[in-house]
Amino acid sequence: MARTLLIIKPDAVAKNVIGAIIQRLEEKGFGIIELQKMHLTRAQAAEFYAVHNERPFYHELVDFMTSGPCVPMVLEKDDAVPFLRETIGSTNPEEAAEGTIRKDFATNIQNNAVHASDSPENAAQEIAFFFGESAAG
Ligand code: 3AN
Repeated sequence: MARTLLIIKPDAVAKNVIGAIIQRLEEKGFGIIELQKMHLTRAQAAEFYAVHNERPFYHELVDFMTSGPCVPMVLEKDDAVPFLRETIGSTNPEEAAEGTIRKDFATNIQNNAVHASDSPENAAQEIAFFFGESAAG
């Protein structure tokens, strides 16, 4: 079994689809190991997205991620990292496949409903960021 991190972003929380997204994840076979609702500070959002700090959308991304509460969670499944990326769909919801979470719940390329770790290394780091080293499994 492998673990990965998913965040239900502020746009999806504001649309009241936390439950609908969790239902999709459970139907796909993910176990929920940890989960919390929190409002990121600017410092936390800036640190979490530090890899993007040269990108033109970085400041807007930090504004968005601090615009309301989000719901980070640790998910567990065989091949959790690639399977979750497939389940959420492309970054741009217009390009996301039918039946993916972003296709059905994202607003646009920035306000795209969920984040999912893109490699096992980043999953371990992102899980530790929110839930401590011991949650990485
Ligand atoms: P993903 O979330 O699919 O791994 P990344 O890592 O390229 O995509 O981007 C991280 C986050 O930055 C995205 N989830 C999205 O919120 C935002 N983002 C990515 N590309 C753009 C863009 N062209 N304009 C605005 N925001 C973007």
